[in-house]
This record gives sequence, structure tokens and C-alpha cells, in this order.
Amino acid sequence: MGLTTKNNSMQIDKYKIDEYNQSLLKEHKRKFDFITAEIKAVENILQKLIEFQLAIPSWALGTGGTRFGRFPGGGEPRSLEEKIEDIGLLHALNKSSGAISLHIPWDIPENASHIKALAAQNDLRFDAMNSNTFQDQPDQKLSYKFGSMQHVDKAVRKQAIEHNIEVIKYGVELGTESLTVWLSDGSCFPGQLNFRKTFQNTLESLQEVYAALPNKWKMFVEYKAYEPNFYSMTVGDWGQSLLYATKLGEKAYTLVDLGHHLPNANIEQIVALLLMEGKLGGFHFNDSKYGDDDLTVGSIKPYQLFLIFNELVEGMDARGMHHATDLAWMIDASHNVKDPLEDLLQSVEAIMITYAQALLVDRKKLTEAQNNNDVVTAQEILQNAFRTDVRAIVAEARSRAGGALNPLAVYRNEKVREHLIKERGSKTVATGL
Ligand code: RM4
Ligand code: MN
Ligand code: MN
Repeated sequence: MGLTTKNNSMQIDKYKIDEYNQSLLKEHKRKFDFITAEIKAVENILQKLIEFQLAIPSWALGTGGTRFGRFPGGGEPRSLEEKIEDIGLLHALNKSSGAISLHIPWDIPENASHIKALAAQNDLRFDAMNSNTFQDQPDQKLSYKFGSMQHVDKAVRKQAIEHNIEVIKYGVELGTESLTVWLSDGSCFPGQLNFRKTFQNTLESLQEVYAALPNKWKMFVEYKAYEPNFYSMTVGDWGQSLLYATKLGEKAYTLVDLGHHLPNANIEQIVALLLMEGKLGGFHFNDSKYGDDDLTVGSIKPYQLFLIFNELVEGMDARGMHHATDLAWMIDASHNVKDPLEDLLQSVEAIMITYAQALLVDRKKLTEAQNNNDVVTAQEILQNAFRTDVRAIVAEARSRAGGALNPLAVYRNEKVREHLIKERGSKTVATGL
């Protein structure tokens, strides 16, 4: 059996992964040699892929559900420890999920040194902390029904500020260096609030949180077009987010969540301009057809994802940024009909494939085509990269890092979910939405 339980935590044995890799090696080599015959600087691409890590949010390991229902699949993590264990399993398989992002109060690290040790044991670091003022907690004094940082009542705003400062404290204990603030603040009906006063209240509240940021920390202001408020959102688009971030100061950045735009928004253009301004801080990956659907990355609009990655790579290179570490990369998806761990493996794979394709774009030729107004060639260059099957390159990077050539196959063959159900039970429910 290739699954071992060490210190109460289930792990996939390395020899099992090697065994699977061995059985796929001949076929893999054939594909890898075929594709690399055409590609220059493949070693450089492999190195970048090995370095690139996605953070998995602590709330994505259970079944998400919708407001109509939730259908858990069993074996969901019952504690932060078990969530770390789940991400450890993912990371052992794909070597690209080496970070965890916590949501407070869903996942309070009661014993920080123990949690830190557990994460280190699983080769994981802590990425951005997420605060939550979009729900009322059972022991909470004042309600966020009419907003948190925007609230007309100063006492409610103070409560929201204090919560965020507490989240920073947990982050300090865990060794992370960023805070993501997503506000559900806004209004459901015209006339409900005064836009200008609402903005000013929110800005002042954010300023107080900003003032509590330790040195080197960053603050990410995440925007969202609608939901749960349906008439106006107080941080509703990248313009508003950028306005807050600019007024706050150099530690504040905009965070782009792919599902948080109005239909047909040109997200790649937004990304390019934010990078140009040095104000893009973090990224939440998911995919959507209609709204904030939180579907598997790359499952609906893979070409859009490619165009976004194309701008990310171009924009980061223009500023001399380090792809893997200068932005906070996180998957923000929800799983209604799939096993969350399988879904996350698919999302990470989609991101790595798209990143690899974006690295293939011939930038010199593209600039040339742009300067000559050669629209056809420009399109050919982009689509040529997008239509390249880079899966063997991504698999090669993964196996060089010690992961599986085919993570999903190992996960299924080793019956990981069945083991988790046996260990944790079929009725467990993870914290989160
Ligand atoms: C929001 C937003 C935030 C996430 C919550 C759970 O729509 O995407 O990033 O923290 O959902
Ligand atoms: Mn998000
Ligand atoms: Mn969202």
C-alpha cells in the first residue's frame, strides 16, 4: 500500500509515486522529446515551472455547495490540521501547491507553533491571510448586515478594523506577510446609502488596518462586481480597488479574482495596467460562465486564461519581477459536484499548462508585429503558443521536482478519497462557506 499514516497524518509514499512514474516513463519521454524538439530554452521554462507555487485556501478542501444545497462527498477535513494534511497530499503529487491561505475565523491557528511545524513537515508555507467581515459570528457583538468597514455606525467599523488587526496577528505568528481584504459591503437598493460617505468610511477603516501592518507586509484589496450586494459594491471594480490602494500607500495593492467581473470584461487589459502601475498584488484563480461561479480553473475559458497569463508574464518581465514570488497566487474555487482534491489537482494543472504556454510566446516577434500593425501575425503568435501541447513539459517539471507524472491517476489508483473517508468518516463537514 502506498499510503502511510505518520503522526496521525496520511501521506503518499514517495516510492509509490516513483513506481507510477516508472510505468509511464517511456510514453512520457516520447511526448517530451517530440515537443522539446521544437522549443528553445526548455530548461529555462522547466525551472520556472518548478519554482511556481499556488496557494490553496483553507476553505476549498470541503464541498462548497450553493445557497440551495450542499452535497458533501465524505472524508472532508475536520480541522485545520486535516486541511494541512490534504494540501500536503496535493503538494506531494504535483509539487506546485506549496502554500496555504487561511481564512479567519474559519481556521484559527490555536497553537501557531504546532501548526507551523505541521505545515513545514508537509513542505508548505503560509500565504496571505484572509479576514472575514461578510458574516456574523455567533459571539459577535454588532452585525455586518449593513456592511462592515463602510457602516454608518462607527462602532461597527471599529469592530471590523479590530478583526482585521487580529488576523494580522495570527499571520505574524505563522510567518506570512500579507493580508487580503475582501468586503461584501455595498447596497442592495438605490438610495440605501450615500456613495461618497460610504467610500470615505471604508477608506478610513482600511487606513486604520493599513497602519497596523508590520514592516514588509502587503495589503491586498480584492474587488467584486456584485453579490452579496446587488445594487452597489463598495469595492466593486479594479478602479475602486486601485483608488483605495493608491490612497492607502505603497504597501497596498489590488487583487484580481477571475470571477469578480461583469460579463465580458477584458481582464487581461486590467492585469496589464495594474502591473504597469506596480499595483497588482495578488491573484485568485477560478473559472466562470456567468458570475462568481468558482469553477475549476481553465474549464470554461482556457483562451482567456492564456491571454491573462500572457499579460502577467509580459508585465512582470517588463518590471523585472520574479514570477513565482512577487505576486500572491491563490486558487479561489468551490467544489459542488467534484471531489475537492481532484478539482484542485485539475486547477493547478490548468494553471501550470497556461503559464508554460505564456512562456512560449515569442515576445520579440510579437512586438515587431505590433509595430508593423501586422494584426494577423500577432494573432498567429499568440494562438501558436496557446495551441502548443505543453503537457509533457509540465509533467517533466513535476517529476523533476519529485511529483507524479500523472497526479490524478495516482490519486485515484491509490484510492486516497476512500482512505480519507475511512479515517474521517462520511459525514464530516469542513469549515467554510
Ligand atoms: C469571495 C472572495 C474572497 C473569498 C470569499 C470566500 O467571493 O472571492 O476572496 O475569501 O469569497
Ligand atoms: Mn477571491
Ligand atoms: Mn469570489
